[in-house]
Amino acid sequence: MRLLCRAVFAACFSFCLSTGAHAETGYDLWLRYTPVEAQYQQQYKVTRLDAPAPSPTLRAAVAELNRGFAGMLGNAPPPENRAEMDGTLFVGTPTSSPAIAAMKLPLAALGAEGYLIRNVTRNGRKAVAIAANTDIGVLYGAFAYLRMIQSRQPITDTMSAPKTQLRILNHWDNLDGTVERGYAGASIWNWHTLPGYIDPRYIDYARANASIGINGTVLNNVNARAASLSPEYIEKTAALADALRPYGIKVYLSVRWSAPVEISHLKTADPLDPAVRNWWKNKADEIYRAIPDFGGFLVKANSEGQPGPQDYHRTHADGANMIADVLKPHHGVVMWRAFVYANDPKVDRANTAYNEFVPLDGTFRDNVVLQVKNGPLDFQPREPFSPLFGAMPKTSLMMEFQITKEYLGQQTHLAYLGPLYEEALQSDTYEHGKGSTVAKVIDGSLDHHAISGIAGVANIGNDADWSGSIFNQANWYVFGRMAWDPEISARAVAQEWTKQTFTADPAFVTPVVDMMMGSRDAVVDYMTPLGLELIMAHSHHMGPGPWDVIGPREDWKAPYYHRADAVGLGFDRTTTGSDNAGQYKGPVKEAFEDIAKTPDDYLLYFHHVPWDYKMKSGRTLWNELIARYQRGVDKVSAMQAAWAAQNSHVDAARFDKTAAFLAIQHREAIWWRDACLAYFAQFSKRPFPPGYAPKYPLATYEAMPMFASPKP
Ligand code: GCW
Repeated sequence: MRLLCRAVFAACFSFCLSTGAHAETGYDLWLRYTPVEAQYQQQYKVTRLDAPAPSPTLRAAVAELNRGFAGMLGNAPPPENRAEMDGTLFVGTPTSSPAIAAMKLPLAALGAEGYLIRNVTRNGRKAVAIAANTDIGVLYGAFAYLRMIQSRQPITDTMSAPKTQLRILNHWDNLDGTVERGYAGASIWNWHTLPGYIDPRYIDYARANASIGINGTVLNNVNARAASLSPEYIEKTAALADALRPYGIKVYLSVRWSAPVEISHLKTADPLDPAVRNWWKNKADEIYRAIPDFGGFLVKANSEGQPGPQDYHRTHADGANMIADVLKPHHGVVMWRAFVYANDPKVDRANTAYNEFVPLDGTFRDNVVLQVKNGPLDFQPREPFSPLFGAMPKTSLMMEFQITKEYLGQQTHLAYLGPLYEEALQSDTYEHGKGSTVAKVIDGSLDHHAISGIAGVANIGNDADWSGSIFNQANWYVFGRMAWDPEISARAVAQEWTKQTFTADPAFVTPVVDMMMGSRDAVVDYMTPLGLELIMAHSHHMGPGPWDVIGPREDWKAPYYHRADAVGLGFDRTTTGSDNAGQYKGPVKEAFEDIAKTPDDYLLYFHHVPWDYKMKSGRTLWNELIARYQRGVDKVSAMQAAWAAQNSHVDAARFDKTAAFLAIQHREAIWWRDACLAYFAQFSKRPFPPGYAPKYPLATYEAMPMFASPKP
């Protein structure tokens, strides 16, 4: 409803000077359902909708189909049983729909969430069936069908079932309405007005997620407050669970390890203490009384100052298993995060998670899943895959991606994360020889794990466009699509998204998809080329800060990571250094060990490289570094030009916002290039090729106030 109102509002009150298209806020996301062109009307025509809807989920499917038909085809097809003609759409399960039951479609392989779209003939008439074993499968099928129309593809026979079980958003939303690393306004959860008021936006959120197959949401920040487990908040959470349930979305909560102490004044939170165990048991029972299908808990323990079982000299397994045991009777899961690192100057931060968790392999309960960030450090523009993938065959592992771009330009920079996710998922761990990809680890197929899944740190807020920019919506979209199918290609998803979000016109889709596909590499080049990591500004991580040495911990300072000195640049993670390369297997390990074999993309991640080292390009390291930073800036210029050429295809509001953000990105790419090169030049003491010297002295960049890039 609200999507519709917004669209009408936007249509009525905007002037579309440059394009003639209606200005759009972006609120409709990829579910815009704009009219199909005349030549497609016949192809997609539906004369009758045969869709008995005895459940809320089936009613949601029918409502969505009718919304789509009204928007795209100009009318919702009549449901009544008129004289049979071509063009009926049959929708349902064998239980909900006698017609679907009579078709005896091959549904067995679809499982509990898959769907089938079939061109069928009924009583001599052409028809289409959307069928599944379950109501939620039908809803997913309805969205897939609408996606075909929105993408102007023929309605082709399709069978699809998700390859992972848990496809979950992690909201780093605080109970006070702020969002940690959120760049799209305040939290969409209004805890104040819950449980009494269900904001229609929650339903639109559920629709958007269901349209891409997301089936779970962790409502609150992993840096959790104990209060989220109080009776008051359980009641609020239950109201959200009720609202999201028809769309197949389960709710989960992040929990604070010390909650028993903070809420009930227990003397300890030791996982082996019977009183503590009892507290969690009672808490779980209380939650499941309010939310019978509650998903479970996400836990950040003994990480970045959070309390955890190690405070009591217990292991992560002791902690995870205690929680797992109390959730088990309710079929709940524990997602235990592997994002841990200690401030021990003798131990490389990149090594810590592996060191702590690999020895625990085989000791976790079967309803525990370890949630592992894609890289060993922290959501950088490019990192090698975490060596935990492929090293814990007896433990369920799920992927944690970041959708919100904490380290990739946050709200403004255009960086499509599909290629980043694809690169991580297609990395080969060599756990069981060639082809043991990360995708196969986390979809459970490689080691037959009990639980499979992918989590994404959400980029959703209450901004009109949900994600802070139009192109940030693509990252939410691709996350969902890759969680459903970790083998889907980033380019194919970009095409889908672009067609639905803007237009299916190839004159738009081809260049814009090309722009998206190169955008993440542009960020890598102008921020952290050649395997540099974590040289962002202190704390907020926006803008360059290779000089940053603020703070109490060595592993929170930039020089810890880049190690620039008179000899060269980069972190020696081979056997002569921290031996992080030794945590990998087979040819990957060999490549990372050997400077001659290490791909340029990871060179400075694994090696301390002399400034005059001859690179594959033939340039010295110093000159290559300059070339990469410049290449990043040039790529952003090219993105600006590509977008400028699309003026006639996009409404003014979305066109102008994107163009303005690209201009910000360009200015900030120059800032990154010049600040980093000015900084590294003091170590390299090598000259700049003519025309490449930074405009300002290093001190100017170091003195820049937060978020203020200098005039290029
Ligand atoms: O990337 C870092 C972020 C923290 C975050 C932490 C984590 C929620 O800077 O804001 O805390 O990772 O993933 O736990």
